[in-house]
Amino acid sequence: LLKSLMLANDREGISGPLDPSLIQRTDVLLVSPWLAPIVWEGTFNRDILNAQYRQKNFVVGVATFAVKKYVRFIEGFLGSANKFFLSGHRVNFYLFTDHPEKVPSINLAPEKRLFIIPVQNYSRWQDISMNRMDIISNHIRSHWRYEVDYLYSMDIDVQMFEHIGVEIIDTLVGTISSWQYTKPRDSNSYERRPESRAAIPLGEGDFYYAASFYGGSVSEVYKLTTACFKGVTEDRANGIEAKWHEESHLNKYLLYHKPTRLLSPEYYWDEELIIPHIIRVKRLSSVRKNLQEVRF
Ligand code: UD2
Repeated sequence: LLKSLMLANDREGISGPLDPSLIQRTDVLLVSPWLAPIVWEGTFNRDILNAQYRQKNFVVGVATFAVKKYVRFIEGFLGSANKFFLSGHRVNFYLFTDHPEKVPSINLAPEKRLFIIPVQNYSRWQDISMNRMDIISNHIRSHWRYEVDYLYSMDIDVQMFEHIGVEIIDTLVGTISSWQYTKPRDSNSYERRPESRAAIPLGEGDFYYAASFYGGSVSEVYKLTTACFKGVTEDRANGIEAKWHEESHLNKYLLYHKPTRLLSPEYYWDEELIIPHIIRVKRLSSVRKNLQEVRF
């Protein structure tokens, strides 16, 4: 394939052959069955992407929540995101917290801004996690549609170790879960009970997406968060809670509204797991936490 591309290149009179380093990965799936790219180290050239992206002068928003004891994760998140998240590009971090006074002061790069937004807490951690969808949807309507071009929702209990750049930008973006990228779909953790609005029938499903990192254009994230929270609300009215909370609703949504780009598990690696050889770069990973202690 490379040889024929190079020959075609020569015939067109384009100077020099294609850079062979452009085609590096043969060990992983690079395109979804609906032709969305799956982003892995070795599948893109960041300089080319940066040059294209700079001409557009986009602003990217990041919504993250630090409620109750999760304020302890703010420093690690913001400190590492300041360095590694869309380095050199305009980013607005929107931090929702019930403890604004506990937000540490961090010297952000000139192109990065931090907005601290007070938010109420809930006694159940599951409600804090699920209500993020509602809060994001409301803020898009009231503010973000005027302020940012793309919006990403990220868990706060994570740290970044390597650059996460403009290769993540697309209309609707989901991250393949590091727990479930090799499992056959029927053993994935989808909600299967038909009573839940998050239910995915057996035999259906493609990838399992982590709710820790998703995003896209503001209008697509609005549709996603509004639909997922509608599902959460209807489940509550019917006395049912989906197996993995809003993550189950996210998976249902992304099954029927296919992402235009998928991020490989490099973009959210769970610290509990041993890193396989296909993960060449751990860009972002969870911070180990004592669930019993931190959630109560
Ligand atoms: C998974 C998902 C998470 C969410 C959750 C729901 C991944 C990697 N993460 O993570 O996105 O869907 O399952 O079951 O798939 N939070 C607070 N205070 C709290 C509790 C939560 O601020 O007391 C916020 C915080 O931003 C946190 C997020 O909610 O990062 C998700 O909670 P989690 O990280 O404890 O959920 P976890 O690890 O089970």
